[in-house]
Amino acid sequence: MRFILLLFAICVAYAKDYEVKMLDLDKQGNTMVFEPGFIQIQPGDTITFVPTHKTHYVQSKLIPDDAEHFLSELDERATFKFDKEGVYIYVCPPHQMMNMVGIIQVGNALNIQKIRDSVPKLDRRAQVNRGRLIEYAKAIKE
Ligand SMILES: [Cu+2]
Repeated sequence: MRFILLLFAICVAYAKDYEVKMLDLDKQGNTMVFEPGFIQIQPGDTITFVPTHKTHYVQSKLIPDDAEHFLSELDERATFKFDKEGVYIYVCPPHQMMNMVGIIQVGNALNIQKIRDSVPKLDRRAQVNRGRLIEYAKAIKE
């Protein structure tokens, strides 16, 4: 019992929360953008999406087979926990045409083949900021 409590304490201590900002404009001059656009975390970690600017929210688009989709509300701060390993692609629905997208890698990229197949198709749907998702995908560690 004591061991289990200790293990629990260690897990809680090591689970981290990361912030992703939703921006109209970042310091590099990118419009309608998540910052950071690519992030790698470990299973059990959480990500908080911060509505730094208005009119944004997040919706998962591609996720590992055994994972759960996530969706936040417009202009609301939202925290999601990621337990399943793999690569997640999400969008800001109002600005998907402007390639307001992001990638989360949780642990190992178990679903990498599906992601590699889908990234060019998803990127092509954008009218503005085309190529952004392809750039983010280069950061995925296999
Ligand atoms: Cu947006």
